[in-house]
Amino acid sequence: MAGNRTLAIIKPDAVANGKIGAIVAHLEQDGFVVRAARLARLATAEAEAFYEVHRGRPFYDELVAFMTSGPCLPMALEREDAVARYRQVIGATDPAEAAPGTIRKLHAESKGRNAVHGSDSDENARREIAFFFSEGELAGLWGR
Ligand code: 3AN
Repeated sequence: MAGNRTLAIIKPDAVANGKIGAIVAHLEQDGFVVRAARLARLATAEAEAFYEVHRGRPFYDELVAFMTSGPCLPMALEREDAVARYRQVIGATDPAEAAPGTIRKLHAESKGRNAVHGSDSDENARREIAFFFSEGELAGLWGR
């Protein structure tokens, strides 16, 4: 059975462009519940660890530099079939190829500066949520 949580990040481009409210509203209208969220400025070592699976790919250094360039907003989101449904609502990695009405079509600048991140499997969703949030935070116990 598909899991009910995914890890979203509103990336530095969208935070800097004042898109937090629009993106969260879009997700809530689509039925997602925000379980945990935090504005964070990633250190280089943190961004490198988070994107470890992409190490060695041509865009890796650019991706790490971009993700550390300003604050981002990781969120643990909940709804039925969360990973697949979230990827539908954000659209394709490259906004030029994203379907009309998707978050990336509406708010992303380019394939690199593409407004949001989303987990690509339930297993990665668990790993990525644990990267940013403790069990206590997910249960609504602030900072524990
Ligand atoms: P997605 O975010 O749609 O799962 P991935 O997993 O293929 O896409 O790529 C992870 C991130 O790496 C993307 N969100 C994007 O920011 C960046 N990225 C992927 N491909 C490129 C590329 N060709 N040029 C620049 N950045 C890229």
